[in-house]
Amino acid sequence: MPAHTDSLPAVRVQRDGAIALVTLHNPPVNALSTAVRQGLQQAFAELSHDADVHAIVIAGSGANFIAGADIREFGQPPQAPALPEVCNQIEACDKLVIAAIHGAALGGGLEIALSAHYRVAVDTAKVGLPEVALGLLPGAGGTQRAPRLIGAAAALDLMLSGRHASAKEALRLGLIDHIATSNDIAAEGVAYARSLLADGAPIRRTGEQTAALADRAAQQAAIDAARAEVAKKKGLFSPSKIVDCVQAALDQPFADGLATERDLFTQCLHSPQRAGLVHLFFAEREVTKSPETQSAQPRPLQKVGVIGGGTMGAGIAVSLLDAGLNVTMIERDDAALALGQSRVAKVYDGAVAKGRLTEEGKAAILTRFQGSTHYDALADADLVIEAVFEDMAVKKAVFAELDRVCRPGAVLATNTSYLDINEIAGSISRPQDVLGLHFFSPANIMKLLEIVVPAKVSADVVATGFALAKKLKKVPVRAGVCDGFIGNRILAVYRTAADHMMEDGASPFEIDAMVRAFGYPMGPYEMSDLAGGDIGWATRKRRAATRDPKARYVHIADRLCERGWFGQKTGQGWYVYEAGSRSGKPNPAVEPLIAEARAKAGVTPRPFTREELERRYVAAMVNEGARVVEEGIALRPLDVDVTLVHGYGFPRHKGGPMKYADLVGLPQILADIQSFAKEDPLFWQPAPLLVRLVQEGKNFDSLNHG
Ligand code: 3H9
Repeated sequence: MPAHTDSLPAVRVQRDGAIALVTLHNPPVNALSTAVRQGLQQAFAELSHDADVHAIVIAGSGANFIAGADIREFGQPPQAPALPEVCNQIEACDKLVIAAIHGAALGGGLEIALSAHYRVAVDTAKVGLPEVALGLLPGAGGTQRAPRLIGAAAALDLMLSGRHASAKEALRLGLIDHIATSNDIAAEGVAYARSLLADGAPIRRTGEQTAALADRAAQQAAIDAARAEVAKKKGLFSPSKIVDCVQAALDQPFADGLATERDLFTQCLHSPQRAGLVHLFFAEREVTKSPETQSAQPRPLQKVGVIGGGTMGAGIAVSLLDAGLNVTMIERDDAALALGQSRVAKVYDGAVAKGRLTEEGKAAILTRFQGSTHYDALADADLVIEAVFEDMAVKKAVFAELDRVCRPGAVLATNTSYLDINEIAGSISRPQDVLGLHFFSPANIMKLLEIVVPAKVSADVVATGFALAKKLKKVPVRAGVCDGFIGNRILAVYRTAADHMMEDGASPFEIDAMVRAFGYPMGPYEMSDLAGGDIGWATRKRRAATRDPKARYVHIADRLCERGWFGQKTGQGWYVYEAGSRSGKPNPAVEPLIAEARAKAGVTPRPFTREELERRYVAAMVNEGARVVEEGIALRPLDVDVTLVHGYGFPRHKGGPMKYADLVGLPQILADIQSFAKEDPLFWQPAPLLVRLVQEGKNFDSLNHG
């Protein structure tokens, strides 16, 4: 982020009698860049020697107090002064220091506020210590000051969840002292300072507070409970370090606790998890920008049609309703419509049962939900999303109806997972209005939305797709048209790599275990059982006609499907499920099918180490990711990362497959592919982009910027 984009200094000091107002100015979020830290250091050095100043108010300009350390500086050579130093200087100041908070006070921003002697906030302010989401811990005294102010349990809750607390909650916890009545936070800060001076309020340094930690047994119990919780979240680095820091806050003098925090923060800073998570932080913001969002305005969106009331259509309808849109569902007959509507109602019934929604709230939402068996009901829709059976002829028939009834300028979207959207668009009179909106099931929960851009679509329609994603609070990723777009195309390849390993000697259960150990919530065979084996089977049948006859094909999954073993819904698949259970046990009947397939293919099974399983699985994913980028299906490697993290369970702390490959080193990934290619050169052809990057000594991240 540029230090600041206009001529104002990063830190400005104004005087109002005995009160100095120190305002941070570093758009867009007042991150604590080097210039801001230097400005604060200088301002406090000068003000503390000014006998006319009795109190100092720190406030932020723009929409936020301070969003934390400047995340872009992580991984760069450190520049003085370090943030902990600035916080210590603020706390040590002999004048009364007041933090005046509006918008967000997060991470280092809250740590600055905790170093002040008093805190006032507007009632819409949000405070939090979200460093854990970046693979870090609060490293500017937050782990030592927060427990001293609000006790170990509340501090651990904030630091381990990373959640944002409201001003009201912050007041209740004791994190802030006062809620302002107006939104003019600078004026409120000065007024609060004046009242504190008038009352003779003492300088109250958080590092010297003892009351919140006085009951040592209760504090230790909170720390022990947090440690037990953290132990369950395997694989994450910083949470256990956060607990260690809070233990230090309890056991050590303040200065020693700060030193412990510094040491553990530095360990987190240099961890690959921090690199992966910070990469995703920026990637998730980059994906929301596309050439079209820069060049075109979205079309207005209020009324939306959904064609199809199956699981997908109903999930999409709920997602739209949740965003406050008016939704009309179309089904082919009354019975199908009633079923679709009941699927939607069921989601809201569940929310009521869980206490997340009132009956009145549900009723209010459902007034925006209509159903019809006639396409004419979509005559005034701004957007229609088709979610019918995955069959080109069926989709084309739907689009012909939409072409007939929809008003000019309506956006016509298909939720197809793999069909050629150019062909669908070409079949009607207005291809410029046709877009792919690929939701992931359950559509009201999964965050990913692939925005698939066919050749003839106009830019404002694509921009509308992005605007819709924002309304639905989804993470949009722009994708080009190909079989499977970004996500399903890459999935097909790494799933094939898994099938090859299975036929060569690995068991599906070993492969699932490796994938879980890598950090996915489940492995590919467990996933197939959850989604329904018949879905993959249908895809394989569809692809059979175009499959390269020389390419290796593993028949084992087909053998399961021929027996009707589709997974959880049929009681068995790769695993067997006791009635009503979602967790299965390895299906012993699968082993003979695998053995038979190996014999037929002339394969002598060999053992695989977990490391080899992982290297093959990841290499297949990265290699196809590189192709997807090279062909322009994904704009950049970061789009692949966001897709696989938000739609396919790739572990967030590894940053996505392309970032992970960068961290492992592309020469290593390429060498793996070249060695696997000795057995199967057709499947393991290295992507030309990967080869080129290795030759040039570059990584995928070099393609993410500009
Ligand atoms: C920390 O503080 C460590 C310390 O404990 C110890 C240090 C020693 N830095 O999200 P938005 C950019 S770790 C740099 O779209 P919103 C963001 O990339 C930090 N840049 O806005 C985007 O840029 P662009 C702990 C940042 O209104 C633009 O600002 N703090 C930072 O939806 C707008 O962001 C956090 O983790 C940053 N800290 O949400 C808080 N923050 O326009 C991170 C934002 O080029 N930030 N940017 O795409 C947030 O959660 C949200 O930005 C916030 C505003 C809620 C503040």
